[in-house]
Amino acid sequence: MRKVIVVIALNLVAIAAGHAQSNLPFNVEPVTSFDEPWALTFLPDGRMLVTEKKGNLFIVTRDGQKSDSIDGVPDVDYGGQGGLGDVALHPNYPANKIIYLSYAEGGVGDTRGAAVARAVLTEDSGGGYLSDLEVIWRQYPKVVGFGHYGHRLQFDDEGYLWISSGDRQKFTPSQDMQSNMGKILRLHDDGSIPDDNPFVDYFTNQNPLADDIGVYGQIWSLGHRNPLGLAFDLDGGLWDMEMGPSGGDELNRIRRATNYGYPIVSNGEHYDGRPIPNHDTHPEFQAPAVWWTPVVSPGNLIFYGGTMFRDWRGDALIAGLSSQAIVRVEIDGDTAREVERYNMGARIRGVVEGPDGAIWVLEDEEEGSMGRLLKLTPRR
Ligand SMILES: [Ca+2]
Ligand SMILES: [Ca+2]
Repeated sequence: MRKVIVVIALNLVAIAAGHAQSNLPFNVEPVTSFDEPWALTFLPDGRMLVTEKKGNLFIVTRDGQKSDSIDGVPDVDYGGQGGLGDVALHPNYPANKIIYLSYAEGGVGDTRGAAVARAVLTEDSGGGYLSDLEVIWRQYPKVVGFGHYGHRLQFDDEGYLWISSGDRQKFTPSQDMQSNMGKILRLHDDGSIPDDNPFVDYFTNQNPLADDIGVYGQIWSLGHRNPLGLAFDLDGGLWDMEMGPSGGDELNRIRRATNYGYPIVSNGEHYDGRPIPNHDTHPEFQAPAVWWTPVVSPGNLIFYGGTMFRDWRGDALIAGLSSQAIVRVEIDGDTAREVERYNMGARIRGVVEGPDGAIWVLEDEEEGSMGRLLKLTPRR
């Protein structure tokens, strides 16, 4: 009797899974899989770089052939939300072969923090190696704990490097100009601070007698929690997608020198139930363009610029972890609204647009299984 029930239950699960797939307006093609994949970016020749959180970097063809793990990746502090993170290409990659990696880096004692390194990628028969590695940015200060690194990387059309830096679950750094945590940062490609950043003169203006930590010059915007998505829309506007606390995930249009309010305001509440005042109680902080309760739990954010999914052009796509979905958001100037949600039946770590407009998806690994790389193409 018990066996029969189990068989029936399994069949129902199979039917439910098949049903979810058939309702999707696109084909889902599994390409290969990875051990805790975190980020994917396309090379100019149409292959991909894929990171695994434990510290592996691969070159992957679009038919799923993986190189050996690239040598010379910096040691990562793997654990909790930490490990190897994002990967980005230098704007002049075709000539200089420089790539950027973000990762969790161990510090003194039990402390750790996000770091960004750049290095030259050279391919060889087995895969390749990184050389001339230099760390160009670090979260300050390093703290204990394994969460909220943020550490998405994005270059803009002018060649500036943008970094999303999480609050490391310490709350107050998001409002502290002596920390670069809980901020969106704008740097030159070598990590130096652009002269026209909004807070380059902050310190001398505010407190000329205290120790000069020097990170305020990196800051473009503040009051962020854990910005796991960072992307430019098709008009060049910058947006971030933040994991909220209990409720209150946020999609924000990022503006120069603007304060987004965390941890003073959030449309979510603390995990232990203590309230956090909502955004509308403090209009001096910029409210999100859209917020979600229950949460999406973002993995990343892109704006779709292709033509293969013609109706999606210009829309934001958000990878959903706990929501196990891809969320499509229409934007109109500074306003935005969710228009559709695609149930993927697995935690989604990343969505990336391929060179031909197909959408590539990284699943977040479930316990005891590999996170798949999926290719999405429209149903005909
Ligand atoms: Ca906010
Ligand atoms: Ca609240």
